[in-house]
Amino acid sequence: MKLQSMAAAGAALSLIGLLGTAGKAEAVTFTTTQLSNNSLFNQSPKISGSNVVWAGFVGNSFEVFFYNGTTTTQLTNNGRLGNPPLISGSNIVWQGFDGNDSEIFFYDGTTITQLTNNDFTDQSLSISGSNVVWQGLDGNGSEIFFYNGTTITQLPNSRFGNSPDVSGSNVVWSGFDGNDLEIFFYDGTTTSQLTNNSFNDFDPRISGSNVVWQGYNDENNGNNSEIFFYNGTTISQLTNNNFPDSPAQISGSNVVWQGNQGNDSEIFFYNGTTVTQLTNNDFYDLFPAISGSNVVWEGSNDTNDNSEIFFYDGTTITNLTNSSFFEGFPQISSSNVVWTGTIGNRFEIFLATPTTATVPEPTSTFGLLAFGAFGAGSMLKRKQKEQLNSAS
Ligand SMILES: [Ca+2]
Ligand SMILES: [Ca+2]
Ligand SMILES: [Ca+2]
Ligand SMILES: [Ca+2]
Repeated sequence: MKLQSMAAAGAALSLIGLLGTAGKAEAVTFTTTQLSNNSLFNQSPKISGSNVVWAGFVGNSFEVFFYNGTTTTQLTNNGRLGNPPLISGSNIVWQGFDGNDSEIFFYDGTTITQLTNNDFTDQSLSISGSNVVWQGLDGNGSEIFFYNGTTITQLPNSRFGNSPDVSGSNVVWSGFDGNDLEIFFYDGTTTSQLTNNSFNDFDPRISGSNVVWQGYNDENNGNNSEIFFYNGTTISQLTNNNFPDSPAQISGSNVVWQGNQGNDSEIFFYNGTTVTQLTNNDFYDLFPAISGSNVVWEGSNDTNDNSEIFFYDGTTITNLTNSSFFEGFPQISSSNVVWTGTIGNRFEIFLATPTTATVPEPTSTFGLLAFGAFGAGSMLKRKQKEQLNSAS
């Protein structure tokens, strides 16, 4: 099946990954649906349950597109997004340019509300339910702001804060303590400082009261970052090697990250107790995302560097794609996966959802749909950037 005809027909692709080794195997069947089908440049999908949001370039501006499991709606018109929209449930948040500076906009599933209206830059968003956090460059450096679904507060001791992340009413960020960057934790009432050392701690991510971040604690190698984990009580160092480890993502006490060892990178998984290396190959494995014990990432596993999407279910790794064009930047919620894929010189959004079925005894570890060769070109190697290139 040519992808072009698939796209035109709006039909679904499917592929089967077989789990188990003997007798009848439990098969995880993924049905892949193309959510966008237009001449737009679509990128950076995020998923929560079966809801998907992404940025699509219309005219001269990136706009918010929302798929609710059934239909796709364009939420903004000349929204001039500065960053990709984020989603939690049916709540969506984004950063838009108002002509002077950037503001925060919030969609509750029904209506859009502009949360900020000031003369400084509001950026670096995170959402959990109806709680939203961001960084405001208010002229005194920067501060962390928190919206609880009703009101906005400036979090205590958040001066020089950046990269906030929220889970429920818990918030983490990286902040400058006068010497270097430390990790700060707000529990809904007070702010505490988790780290106090002489190196930079940054890019924290939170799930419940579990926090993961990167730290440059190698005095002999400025590029050698390690992964640190806080379980609500104590901090442990998950990596101790001589190569960069980044960027970590967290779900419960499960953590995933990318280690740039040697000539390429591999995916590492921490289950709250031990660290497992999920990949061991000679190509780049990039941008892991996690939900429960399910992990997705992109891997450039052929000579064309046209990345594929890989899925780990806690036991087995399956190819979600196997094509001659670029697929990358996957995101996951439960076992639902979204990514960006190229069709010719377009970028479109794809969604894979699982179904289970019993199938006859397998003759290979997995069978894959074969896509027709299509649309090879310079765009294949083009990598998205999370920072959109239009507004502000
Ligand atoms: Ca603003
Ligand atoms: Ca520090
Ligand atoms: Ca390291
Ligand atoms: Ca690799």
